[in-house]
This record gives sequence, C-alpha cells and structure tokens, in this order.
Amino acid sequence: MPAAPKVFGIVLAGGEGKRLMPLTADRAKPAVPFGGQYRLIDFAISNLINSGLRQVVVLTQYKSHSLDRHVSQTWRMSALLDSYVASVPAQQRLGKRWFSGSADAILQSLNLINDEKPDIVVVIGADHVYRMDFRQMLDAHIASGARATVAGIRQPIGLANQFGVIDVDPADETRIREFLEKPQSPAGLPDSPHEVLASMGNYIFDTDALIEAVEADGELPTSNHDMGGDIIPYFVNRGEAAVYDFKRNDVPGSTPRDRNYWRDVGTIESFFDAHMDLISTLPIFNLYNTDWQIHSQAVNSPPAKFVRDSVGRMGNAIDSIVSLGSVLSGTHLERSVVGPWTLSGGGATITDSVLFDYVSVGAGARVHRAILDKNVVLEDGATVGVDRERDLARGFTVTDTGITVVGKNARVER
Ligand code: ADQ
Repeated sequence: MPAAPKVFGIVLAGGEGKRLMPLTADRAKPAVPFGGQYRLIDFAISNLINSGLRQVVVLTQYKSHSLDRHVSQTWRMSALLDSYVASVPAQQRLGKRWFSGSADAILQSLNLINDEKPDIVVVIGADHVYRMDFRQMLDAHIASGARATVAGIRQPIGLANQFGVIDVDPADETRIREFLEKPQSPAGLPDSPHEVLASMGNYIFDTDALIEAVEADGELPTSNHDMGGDIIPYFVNRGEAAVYDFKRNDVPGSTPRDRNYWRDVGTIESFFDAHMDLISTLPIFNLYNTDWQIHSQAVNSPPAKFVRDSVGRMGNAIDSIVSLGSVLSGTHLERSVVGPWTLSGGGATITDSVLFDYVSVGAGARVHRAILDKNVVLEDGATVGVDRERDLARGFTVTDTGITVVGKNARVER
C-alpha cells in the first residue's frame, strides 16, 4: 500500500426504504428530507468529503429523480482538482437488468473504479444520521492488513434482526470470525449479553479484493448479491475481514454528548426519534459543529420569520428548528423541526412534530406527534395527531407509539 493511498468513495443509495412509507412513496430513502434543510444522503456524503475523499459516486436506482437532482445541485465540486460527487443511475452495462442487490450495483459499476484505479474503496450506505471520520477507519484498515474492514457499533440485542452481527476473534481483537446478516437469535457480547456488535453498513476494501469478491459473487446463481449478506461473509470465510470499532472514532468538534452518535433511521419511529435528538438545548446530535459541518443544498430563500397574526395574537417557538423561507404567524411551536417554506396561521399549535417543506398549517390548526410531508395543507382548524382513530380513518399512517404520518400533497380537512 502506498504511503498516501488513493481512496475512492461509493455511496449505495438505491434502496427502497419500504419501512419509511409513505415518506418513500415518491422518493428514494436517501432523498428523504431530514432536520429541516437536509436530505438523509447529506450525512453520508458530508462524512466522506470531510474525511478528505474527493472522488465519490452515488449509485442510485429506485425513484432516483429527486435524489439525482439534490446530489447534482448540492455537491458541485471543482473539476480543476479532479474532484466530484457524481450520481450514477443503474446503466445496464452488464445486460438488460437493474441492480439485483447492493453488490450487483458495484459489479455493474466497476468501470467507475477501473477508470480511477484507486488503492482503496470506501463503500457506505446512505440512510444513517451520524458523524464519522473515515480517515481513522482507513488507518485502522491499513494497520490491520485485512482486505475488508467493517465498521461496527454496539446495539441492543433486540434489534439484531435488522443488522449484520459481527463476532470478533477474542485472540485477535479485530479479525471477524463470524458474520451473520440479520440473525433472529444471536448470542450477546461476552461482556454485555444484551448487546451485539452490529455492522454499520460502512466498509473499506483493498480495491483488488472488492473487485475479486463482487466478480466471484456475480457468478453465483444462489447469491442475493448483497454486500452484508454475501460479500462480507465471503471475506470472513477467508479470514480476511476485520472490524473497526466506531467507539474509537473521534470526530473534530464532537461534544461529549454526541461523540459516536449513529442512528439507523430505517423506520418511522427511529426517523422521528432522530429528529427529537436535534432540538434540545444540549442536543443529543449537534448540528452546530462547525469543525465537521453537515453540508446541504444552499437554498436561496429569505430568513425564517415569526410574527403576530392579523388580530395581534403572539406566537412563540421553543426547542425547535425552523428552516429558511418559513413564516410562523401567531403560532405556538414546541419540540418540532420545520422545513423550508412552511407557513402557519394564527392560533395554530404545533408540538413534537416534524414538518417538511412547503407545508401549510391553517389558523387554529393543531398538530401533535406528527410528520407532515411536503406540500401537506391543513385547513383552518384541522387537527393531526390528536385523534388516532380519526387519523386512521382518513388514511394516514399511525405507528404503534402514536406518530401520525401524512403523505406528500395531502389536504387535511377540519
Ligand atoms: P440494510 O440497510 O437492510 O442492511 P440494504 O437494504 O442492502 O441493507 O441497504 C444498504 C444500503 O444499500 C442502503 O443505503 C441502500 O439504499 C443501498 N442499496 C440497497 N440496494 C441497492 C441497490 N440495488 N443498488 C444500490 N444501492 C442499494 C445493511 C447491511 C447490514 C447492516 C445495516 C446497517 O446489510 O449488515 O447492519 O445495513 O444499517
């Protein structure tokens, strides 16, 4: 490995995100808005760029239009420095078929790697909220001599069936001796029986190893062509996979509270909870870390505005984030995240909620524990999240813990 290896980044962004419906009815999961002005994919790309990567491709497939547009408008890099973040849709280079899995997405995109000839390839998912300095994982990858390194984080054992579960060789500390993709009842950790070491879906490979593995996998008719299910076990079976413990990662500017923050936002519940992590005085995840900024599209919008309504009623906002272009008039806003260009009328109350862009909340309306997607309109006096049965009867999604989700463009009557 050269002293300064050339590193290429691949962001896997083709997943459907079925468990986030209806938010993914019309857009790929990585394009789902998050935290007011971001999209989920901004966290993955910001981490790579802040870690010094300058050549990054985003592999897309499912409902990729708004994702492609967001990537191309947000991540404009300098051609002079041969820097790019390029969104690459499925191109059917190996026959007339779409990607059949995340490993197939890489197999079908090997031309991108062959063009750049990197020494190392970083492959990451696009649907987590976190900060990570990949330089530290790269150093660990090179030091261990492994051909594949998987980032791992402890998670409650009850969630093991959502993750790849890593079993580390106790004699070696980093070598993975077993990797089970989404197991039903794995053993807990020796020092913590209620936890497992979960794969974060972030990997580093020596380039020749990655090419070899996805090509071999492509020949296997029984394979699901999945990075977690097939490619990582390929390296584990050969004794060539190491774990990188995310606990060691120390991102510049992290607070003691948000050091090693990582959240899989695959479900409505976790998506909602991740928003609540942003808003308290000392947030569990701090967006105001200027040493490791999460970048997003620079929107050309006027500042957010808070005014009395037409009859002089005053509003207030506390423990909340409000994005550019929004006007809140005589509204009480609490523990909520409001996206760009959202309007709310006099006497409205919005609590414990997430509003995307271009939402309109009518005068006297009430929103509680709800997610309102783009362009949702609440008529004057309408309510969401107040009466579960009524929300269900109106066709809204209501989770077990009572979060109501209103899909894009819906009009909510009084
Ligand atoms: P999942 O997230 O369930 O588990 P997957 O659905 O393959 O795995 O998604 C991983 C990433 O790949 C996502 O960013 C997704 O958008 C993308 N992706 C999926 N199919 C794709 C395709 N055909 N083309 C392009 N991109 C695609 C994974 C790992 C687990 C790990 C969890 C961590 O398999 O081992 O624990 O991530 O959340």
